[in-house]
Amino acid sequence: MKKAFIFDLDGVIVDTAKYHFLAWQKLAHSLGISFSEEQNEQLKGVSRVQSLEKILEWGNKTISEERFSRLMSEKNEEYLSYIAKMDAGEILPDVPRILEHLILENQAIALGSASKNARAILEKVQLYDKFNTIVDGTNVSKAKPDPEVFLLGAKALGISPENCIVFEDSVAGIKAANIANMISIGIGNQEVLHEADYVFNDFTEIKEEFINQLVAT
Ligand code: B16
Ligand code: MG
Repeated sequence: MKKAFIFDLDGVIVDTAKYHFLAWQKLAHSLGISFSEEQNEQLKGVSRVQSLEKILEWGNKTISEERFSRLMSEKNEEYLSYIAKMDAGEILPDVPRILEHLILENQAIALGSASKNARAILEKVQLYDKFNTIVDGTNVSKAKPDPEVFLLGAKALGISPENCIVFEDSVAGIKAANIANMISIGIGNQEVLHEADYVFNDFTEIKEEFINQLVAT
């Protein structure tokens, strides 16, 4: 049976959280707000607008709408300066092995990311062509844990949600996959991602046999 395998981007295919961190930290410091790696963790899978809202909340700051949008652009420009230096060497371990196996097995592959920079990042790491469809922050109106991003991917591929499998590193993303009635696979810490159907530390732990079982059931 043909299934759809939907991949989140940041934290699943590449570790761009470190670049988001540097860019958000610079912005927070410019506002006199401290910003830690732990706080950055809480922004994983969260949209750009909501991330800035959270940082302002943590710093107890209110700013005008105009300054808000200016800061969002500045943060993104800073983030893009890191993205510009990315190449295929930044793909997380064994992601290409799993993608190649799925292609060999004639399975559908989608991207389901909150990032508005997802297409540019996939181009930089030379994985763009592996995806049958891409749904990203430019296509959705509701952020994870709303299932919109994954449901749009399933729809574009013509595959029903119960035949979709989602790889996600964020709690919000796992919730979104579960709400969508898809199989959720957490990539990261078991305790953090305990709501997922399966959890692996990374793709090196995922065997072809496991993928084949998902395809067969
Ligand atoms: P951008 P994902 C998410 O991507 C990131 O995890 C999150 O930290 C970021 O704020 C969000 O994309 C928006 O990204 O500023 O590039 O539009 O994990 O859903 O692939
Ligand atoms: Mg992610």
